[in-house]
Amino acid sequence: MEFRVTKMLKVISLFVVAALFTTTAWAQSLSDVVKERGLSDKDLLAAAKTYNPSGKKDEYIVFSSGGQSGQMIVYGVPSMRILKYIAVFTPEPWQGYGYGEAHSMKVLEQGRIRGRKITWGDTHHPALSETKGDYDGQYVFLNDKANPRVAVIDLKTFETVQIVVNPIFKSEHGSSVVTPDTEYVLEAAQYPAPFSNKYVSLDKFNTHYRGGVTYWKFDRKKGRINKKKSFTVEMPPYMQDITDVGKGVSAGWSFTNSINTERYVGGYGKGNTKYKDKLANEAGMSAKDTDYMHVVNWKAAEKLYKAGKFKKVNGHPVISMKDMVKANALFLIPEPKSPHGNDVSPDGRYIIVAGKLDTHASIYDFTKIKALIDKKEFASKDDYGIPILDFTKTLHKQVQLGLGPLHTQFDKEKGIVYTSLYVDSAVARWDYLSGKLIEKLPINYNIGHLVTAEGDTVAPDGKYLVALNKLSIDRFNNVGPLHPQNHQLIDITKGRPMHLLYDMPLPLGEPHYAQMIKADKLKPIVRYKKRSFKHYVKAGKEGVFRKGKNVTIKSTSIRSHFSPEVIEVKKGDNITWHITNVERAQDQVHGFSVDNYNVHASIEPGETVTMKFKADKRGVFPFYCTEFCSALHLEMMGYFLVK
Ligand code: CUK
Ligand code: CUA
Repeated sequence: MEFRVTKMLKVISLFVVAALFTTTAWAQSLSDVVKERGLSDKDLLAAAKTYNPSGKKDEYIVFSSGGQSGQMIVYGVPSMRILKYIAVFTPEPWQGYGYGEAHSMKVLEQGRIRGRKITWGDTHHPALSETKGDYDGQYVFLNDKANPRVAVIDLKTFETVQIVVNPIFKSEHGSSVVTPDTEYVLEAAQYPAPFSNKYVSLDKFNTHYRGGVTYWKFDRKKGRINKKKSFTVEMPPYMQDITDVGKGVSAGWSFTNSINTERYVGGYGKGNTKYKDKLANEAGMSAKDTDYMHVVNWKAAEKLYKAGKFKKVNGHPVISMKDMVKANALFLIPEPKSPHGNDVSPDGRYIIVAGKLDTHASIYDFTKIKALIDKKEFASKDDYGIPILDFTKTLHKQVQLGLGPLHTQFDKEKGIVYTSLYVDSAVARWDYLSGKLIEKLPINYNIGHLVTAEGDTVAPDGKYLVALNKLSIDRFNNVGPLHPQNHQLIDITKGRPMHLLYDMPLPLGEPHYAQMIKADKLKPIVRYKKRSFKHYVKAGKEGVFRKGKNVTIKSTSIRSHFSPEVIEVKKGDNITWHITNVERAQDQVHGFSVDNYNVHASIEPGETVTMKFKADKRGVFPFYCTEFCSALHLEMMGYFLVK
């Protein structure tokens, strides 16, 4: 809650607290506050640009990955007020996500990998669903780098509705990214591994370890990924990385960076002396001057898949590199030194790649790439027979930006982009068409991704930029060695220099990427339709129903009681407890918990939750509503008795 305190303090300080220290308390003027707090004109301007008077809403909504928390963070711009943490890969009690047997439990269960329940995720890249290359506000996808999975979040409810497990990857990174009409959600592997789940010696790295990109088919009508219509394109054991999808002139194509095309495999400090003379990973993996961008014609891959040109691995269709090359659908282009960012321009013509160990951004021209492919003019082939295009012949320009350039986001203004400079701790504003660097703004500290308003769409808005910084060091009150992250809001309005507006601490994992959507595109519901749940309990039809050892409890909740209020069962009974919140009023949520049984639910207006547990302990267990829902909220309770 650090963020709220910070924000509140700022506001209170501006308008109230300072007053307490002056004798003219309520006759206080703005200049008194300015003096009291030592604010500059710039500070005042930034405050005025970000302060939302009570009830005023934000113009944009940011969906940020929650890093290791396995959740998604939702906040408003320009106020930087946090609105929600969406539970995705991690149980979250307030939302009742992953407790009892609510529908959310089933979603978390889908995330089991090889039988193992995994209760966290390393979330990196959210992707909003798109229609014709523009955010449509319907869904957002989120990946888990550590345990290769992709989640679907329905923006009608801001709840996770599906998790799909990648059947063949052992890690991933270039995800989530969507095609312009959200036909597919892409997931690129990261650390090469055998597709099978078997042990394979590292000696067979080049022949048996593989990378790839999975194209998850999204069924928009159902709002779910259809695993049965999804496929993977096999790739060499390079470390595939950030991925983006073509649009406009490059529609039907996708682009995936890679690192460690050296195929260097550790050994530093390894007991196995075989690797003793080799370099450590960091040196070995960046020995070459270039790595490769993988260029995939996914439309052609889809055709191969539909024609049955695949092999099933772990029950999942994999299109071989060989078949892709034969179909003229897979290519490589050299990229300078440990590339990372990979961003397609709004018109789809240019791909901007930045190398962590290079000071330049390289701008590739898709029309040049396509011309070379059409002419079959290739510079060489890699060890796996994939054609390599000539680097300089595909290039539009290279522009020197600074140290450690990573990711790029687009402005409304034609040609204007923003690139994060990790080592420099700065944001570069530049023109990728003319190749001119315009200005650099220092940030605090070490920026990873950045996000501009609607910055990944065919029509970016400009206006605001958020720098997703990796370190916060001295920006906030010290809370111990693990510091919060720092998201810095920057004004990028045309015609004036970029300037910093706001620092927001984020104490929930390390967000990697975020997307910013116009708030009015989102149309979430405030209540569920009556009877929209299978186990809906009608008021007046509550009760306890026994069938042998199986006891079904049908309850309703409304301010300020549960019906029934006293439930008596026998030790060993299997309990299925359905509760319908029959409220229709907005924000009238009831919580539900039973002492000792590790059960918790959030029952939102119109919602029915189901909990299953075994009454395996004798005793008296009060149950109660955990949301302060009315004046008699504490009285909203009952007894669950086990004989
Ligand atoms: S990222 Cu995942 S390592 Cu630059 Cu997209 Cu942070
Ligand atoms: Cu319902 Cu408290």
